[in-house]
Amino acid sequence: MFNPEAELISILKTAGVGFTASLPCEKIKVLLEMIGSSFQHLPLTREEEGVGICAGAALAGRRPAMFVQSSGIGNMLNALLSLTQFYELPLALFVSQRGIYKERIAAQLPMGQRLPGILRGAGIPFTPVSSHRDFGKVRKKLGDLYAQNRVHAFLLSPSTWEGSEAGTLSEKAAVRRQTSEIPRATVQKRIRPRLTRMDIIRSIAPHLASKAVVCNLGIPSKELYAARHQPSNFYMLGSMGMVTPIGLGISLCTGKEVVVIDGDGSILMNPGTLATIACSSPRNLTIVGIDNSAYGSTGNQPTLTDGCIDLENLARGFGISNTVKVATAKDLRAAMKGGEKGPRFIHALAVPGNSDSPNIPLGHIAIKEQVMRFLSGR
Ligand SMILES: Cc1ncc(C[n+]2csc(CCOP(=O)(O)OP(=O)(O)O)c2C)c(N)n1
Repeated sequence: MFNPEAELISILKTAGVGFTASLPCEKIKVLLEMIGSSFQHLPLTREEEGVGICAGAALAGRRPAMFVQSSGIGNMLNALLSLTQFYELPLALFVSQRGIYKERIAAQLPMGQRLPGILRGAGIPFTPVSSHRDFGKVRKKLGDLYAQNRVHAFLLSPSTWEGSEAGTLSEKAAVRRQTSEIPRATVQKRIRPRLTRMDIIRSIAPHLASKAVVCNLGIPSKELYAARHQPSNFYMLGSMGMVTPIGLGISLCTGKEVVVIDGDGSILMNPGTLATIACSSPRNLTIVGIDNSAYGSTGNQPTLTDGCIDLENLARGFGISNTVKVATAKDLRAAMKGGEKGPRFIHALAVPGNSDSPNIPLGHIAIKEQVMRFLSGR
């Protein structure tokens, strides 16, 4: 029986792939069903968050692979370059390349056809795959990318699956969605913030010991380094919007307690990840959303939380039921101590303002290695 999907899955298993994430394309729907039942697999709300989650999985020692459509690469480029490649983490990208073979949807042409040029320009090596006869190359490149901590894209033409009989084999996978109880949004009284971001970080610092901490890019990371450096702190040096997905990836792949220190601007850049957290429901994840109503690191330009969006309501709206809004150091400490299980969202209200913290004197690889050592328990 001609079953290229099963052939590919067997190659992935042999290569030791240990974590997968996807956002569907119709051309690989059979493959995706089989991936879902063959590996730990996370469905995504935006391809970009998958890059962060897979970075977290890689930090936790897994070999991650993503399955996306060519258009999804457009959502991923910044994170692929400034996170996965920058930190020299491995990631296998299986891209359903549209617009090149019997394409019927004109909107698929621009990204699909330009994809090789975009990847070349981005310095991401790729291997075109148009038939199962190309799978030998996939096997070889997959081994190399995990050994060398590289990103590599496999561009899967729809012709690869032509004539496959796998579809007749697979029954419709019953996707079991974890239904979290969605509470009624409570109308919050406006609380006047008094603490700065640095006050908040200092207040929570004693509660970070022995936890994996993933900290928002820019000044928040410098402030955390200054307030409490520990080897289990993963300082973001770029990739706005990725801090919470990384924390989610770590929490799904380890038993460690994970604290994410995020910011309002970054949360709003990638809010769908709150839905992914609610549905995957990791009990070991706490997100501290420091809300100074501003893009603090770039000059305190106002964000939408300045009178418009309530981040706690946003988190609750996405299905995270364990939330609290705090504005004082005392309430913050109580929230951090709280023995309740996650996922938790602590909405920490702050006034804008940056401390004068120096640069972090650690290179990105050193940061990665410290965190991986902590996560592996060595
Ligand atoms: C895609 C992208 N756009 C813009 C930036 C520039 N940038 C870096 S940090 C930052 C502000 C982040 O704001 P927030 O998450 O609210 O954290 P705060 O600094 O206020 O604590 C911005 C806009 C970026 N790094 N990446």
